[in-house]
Amino acid sequence: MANTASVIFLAFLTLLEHSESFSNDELTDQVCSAVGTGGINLFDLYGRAKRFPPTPVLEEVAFQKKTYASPEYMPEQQRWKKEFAVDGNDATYYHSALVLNPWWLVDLGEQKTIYQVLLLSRQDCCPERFHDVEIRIGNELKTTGDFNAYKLIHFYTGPYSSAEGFLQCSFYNGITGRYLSIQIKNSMEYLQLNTVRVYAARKAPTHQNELDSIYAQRK
Ligand SMILES: [Ca+2]
Repeated sequence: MANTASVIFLAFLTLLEHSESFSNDELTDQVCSAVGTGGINLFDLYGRAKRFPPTPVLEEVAFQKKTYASPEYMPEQQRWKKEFAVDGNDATYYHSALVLNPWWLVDLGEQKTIYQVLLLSRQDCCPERFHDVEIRIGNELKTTGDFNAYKLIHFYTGPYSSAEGFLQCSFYNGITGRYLSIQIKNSMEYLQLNTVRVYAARKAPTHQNELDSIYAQRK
């Protein structure tokens, strides 16, 4: 009788262990970690490491991409060109003329699922100029300064102190689009952007060497 009770008890423990190992919550999280379709290797808003996914699935997609913008400040000097915001050099910057609602836009070349945007504005002066900034993402090229057709993903009231370094905007569910615009709203102002970095989901690897590269980065 005692042996029978022991067998039943062990069977119960085995069932319990099995149940815990394959809970619904864990399965849901694992589905969300599929490579190339979502998830970011970042911390959440409270600085806690996100449990899933562990893989480095993001890549920077704005570097040296085609840009559009409001007229440049003193264009004859060619010191503040719109492409300087994506030239990989944090010291060079785009500097607009003094205009109403100055804007800047980057064409990512194709539709991307964007999870994070990093901005660096001018650091050596004029933090009060970076205020009431809209960041939008869309799928049609707009060069008139009207970005209402784009999805508003962030509104930053500012002002922006150089001590703050990069502005970081994260979108845990990803936002899909090809064009990203940055615009100061409702003001005659200068827009100054040293760096804009856009992080989007990598496409799913299709070859073994791509998989090897990803795993090598994790070591
Ligand atoms: Ca730059």
